[in-house]
Amino acid sequence: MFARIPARAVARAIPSRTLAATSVKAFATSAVSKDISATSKKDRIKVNFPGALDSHFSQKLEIRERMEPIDTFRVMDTDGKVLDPSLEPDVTEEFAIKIYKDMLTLNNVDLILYEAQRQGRISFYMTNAGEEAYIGSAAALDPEDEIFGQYREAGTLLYRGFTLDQFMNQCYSNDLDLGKGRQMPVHFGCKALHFQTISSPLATQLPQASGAAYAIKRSGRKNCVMCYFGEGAASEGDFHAALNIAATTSCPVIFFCRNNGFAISTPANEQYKGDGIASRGVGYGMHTIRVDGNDVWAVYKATQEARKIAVEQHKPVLIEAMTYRVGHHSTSDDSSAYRSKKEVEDWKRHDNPIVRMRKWLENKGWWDETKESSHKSFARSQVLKSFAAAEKRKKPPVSEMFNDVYDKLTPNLIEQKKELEELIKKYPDHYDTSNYAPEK
Ligand SMILES: Cc1ncc(C[n+]2csc(CCOP(=O)(O)OP(=O)(O)O)c2C)c(N)n1
Ligand SMILES: [Mg+2]
Repeated sequence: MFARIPARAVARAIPSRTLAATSVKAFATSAVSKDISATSKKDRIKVNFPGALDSHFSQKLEIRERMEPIDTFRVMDTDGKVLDPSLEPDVTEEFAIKIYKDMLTLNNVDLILYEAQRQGRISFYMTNAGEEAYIGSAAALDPEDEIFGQYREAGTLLYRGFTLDQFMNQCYSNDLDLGKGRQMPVHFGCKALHFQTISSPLATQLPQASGAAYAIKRSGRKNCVMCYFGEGAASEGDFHAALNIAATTSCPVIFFCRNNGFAISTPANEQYKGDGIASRGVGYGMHTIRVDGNDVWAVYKATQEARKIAVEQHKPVLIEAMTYRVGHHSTSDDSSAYRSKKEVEDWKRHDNPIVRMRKWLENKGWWDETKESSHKSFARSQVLKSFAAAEKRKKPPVSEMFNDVYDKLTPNLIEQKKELEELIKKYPDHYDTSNYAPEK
């Protein structure tokens, strides 16, 4: 039975004397209807309040704390064996090897830049170790889908063709850095590759992603937005605003949560009480997938399906990729203060996304020890070459500090710039500009 106006439904269901001076809510908990609560949903009264369209009246006071936990989709086991033959990835050798090589290269970039920070050669770094399988998500996108990242997704840029020189120039803030030296290391951005510049304040990118997706929808482009974030960022208000606006305005955006178990030192079980982040997607009325984030092919397949929903139906999708942050949070962190080394080693050994992918490739006969060591040494030499070249370059010209705040320099900026030039001239010992590129 269906009641557009609740009072009418009430009138049909119970004797009129019970209606006197009662609200619909009072009816729902009244003593009349033991028999109604005992009946199945299809015989019960469907109620259509403006705020909840598919509820049924019930005389059983239900206080719900949990829903059934959402399953985690996987394709391969930890030995790289595909568990259901119908899920065997339908991909070429070249495509699979490109993904794997990018995972290995990313690992090399991480190792070298992490050490460089430890030696004081760059100011900061964040590694991707343990989470490399997210490259599978980049592989499922169209190159013109817009990416909004958090900071631990450099592999998506690598997949799109960001060069090792570009990575190193950014981390060194030199004169070739696309961001003109104005950002901390790892805050990459690349217009040509449709990768929006990273922002340090957590969750900034989420409402921006919803807005960009709305713009894409209006433009008629057959693209979507991919928005990466960590489970820690999902505690920010902006996460909720972003999901709700995307759901209510039907935006083609994929929210990709890397749930790596930690927000710096705070473990996931102290961050939230619900069923991960995925349960929140359902809460916002959004298509939601939970996936094994250490399984490249599961991540690839989940993103392919999410992209179809986003682009063809103009609907947002939330993907929660379950993984583990193997490295420290950043070079400013020492994770041995809040988790055991053994726990980290166990993850590395037993559920390593790179090893799983390598085993899958080996099972196909597409990879072996010779290829592994040859790519590893090639990647290492290329990374070191770019690293050395970037380190030698000067910082961007001093005047770049004033550019791009506005389209043209405003009178106060012109004044400040002049003042700085005079100071540099007057006190050359205090303002050594020899490490800055000459003004153009
Ligand atoms: C608004 C805001 N609050 C706090 C921070 C400090 N902070 C930087 S990263 C981080 C943890 C984020 O964890 P998560 O989103 O899970 O990403 P992960 O580092 O695990 O990849 C925090 C608290 C920040 N950058 N911005
Ligand atoms: Mg995290």
